[in-house]
Amino acid sequence: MKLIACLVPAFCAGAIFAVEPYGPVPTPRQLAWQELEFIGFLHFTVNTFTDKEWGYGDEAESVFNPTAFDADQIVRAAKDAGMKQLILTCKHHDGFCLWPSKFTEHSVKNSTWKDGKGDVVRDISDACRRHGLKFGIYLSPWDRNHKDYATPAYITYFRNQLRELLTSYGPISEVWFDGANGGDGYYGGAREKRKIDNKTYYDWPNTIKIVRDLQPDACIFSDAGPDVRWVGNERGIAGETCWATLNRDNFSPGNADRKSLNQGDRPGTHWLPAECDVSIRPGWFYHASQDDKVRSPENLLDLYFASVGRGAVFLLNLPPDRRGLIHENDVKSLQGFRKLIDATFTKNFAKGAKVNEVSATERILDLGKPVTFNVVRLRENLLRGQRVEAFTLDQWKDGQWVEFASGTSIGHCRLTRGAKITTNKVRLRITQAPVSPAISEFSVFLCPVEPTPAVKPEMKKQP
Ligand code: FUL
Repeated sequence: MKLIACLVPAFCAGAIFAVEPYGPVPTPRQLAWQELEFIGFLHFTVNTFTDKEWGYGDEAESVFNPTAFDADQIVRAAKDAGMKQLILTCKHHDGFCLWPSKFTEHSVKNSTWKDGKGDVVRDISDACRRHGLKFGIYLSPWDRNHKDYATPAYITYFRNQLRELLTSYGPISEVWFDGANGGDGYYGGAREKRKIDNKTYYDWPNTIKIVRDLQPDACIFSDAGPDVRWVGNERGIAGETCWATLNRDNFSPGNADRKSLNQGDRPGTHWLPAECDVSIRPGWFYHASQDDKVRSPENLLDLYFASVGRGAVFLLNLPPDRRGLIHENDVKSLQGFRKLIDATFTKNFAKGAKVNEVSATERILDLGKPVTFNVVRLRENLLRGQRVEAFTLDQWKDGQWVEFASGTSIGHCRLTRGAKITTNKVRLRITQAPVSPAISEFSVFLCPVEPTPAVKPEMKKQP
């Protein structure tokens, strides 16, 4: 065990110490995003009607025709599951716009849906506000429809669309820039393969500036942030060790090391926490053939532990179906998941317990009586930076301390999940930290289900 250099005894009772932050710390917009913990994605476009994952860009606008679109049903399904924000694919790689953009004809305005008078972005953003959810936008940088893609003229088009979305739909809390740039597409009829240099083509610093100017509170997601990073896989799983910091200087969207994204870097140059995106079904878009392949409530709970429980945010995709609704099977699974979350986290057995801060690196929870639990939740005060590098948990058993769990990064949240333990005392030891820890939570819970044995294999980029 590496001994802690306790520079500042942050826990010393009665004394007030100015605790210097360690390393990078989150900005207010990053903190607000982190606290959302569980958010949703909506993948909806022409693909929903053509049964594809990546539209080529030559789809007739008329194919987009949901028969019973209901933004309230969609947002309610998300809200009832516990989601605090929804991100809509306003434009996916196929280039079809879910809003009547004035910069293209390839949008809902030329679809059969509502005689071309519909606006999915308006309906979903309004419904989010009505139901108290934040709203985010996904605008694919890659556009397989646009004739100018891969030339400078397309960047003007892309930025015009970005401005349109950022100025017409109220507060936007997250802007999602996908790193995918596949190559071939319709491109206004050229039907060819086009390549771009993903480091320079989008001139990211100036594109980011547009978001900062128009929506200063919005968090920007990409492989390289600048506010939120991709977790490096589409399975919803953060690294067992997952630092909120990253050496991101050489990264750009579509150009980043997946292992670093998954685990972060310690020490890291930037505060850049991970977002774990994964779909409730094998595909990102709705396919009737996957109606019986919806993730179970137990599997969603495992993903929650593997994302939120490792300091990341859980971004779960719900694909609206051809009616424009979240399918019954998905709703059922979400409801089951919410029940499991509530059953686990409503009762915190540490509430009201006596806390004995033995030292800056050791605290004991005296539960007063034997309590049975299998989950421990730890949090750090992020305004002090990510300070803890390793910790151990012990239970009081037969007159001595017995270790039952240990781990590395804590950050916003660390959940340990193991076998049931019955004890009246639990001890937390910080076994490695370059500076004194700033633990803000030490709680214990009882989860009613065991982890499921297998996590589904990673999805292919394009089935
Ligand atoms: C990927 C895309 O290619 C998928 O279609 C999906 O949108 C996923 C969230 O990101 O890069």
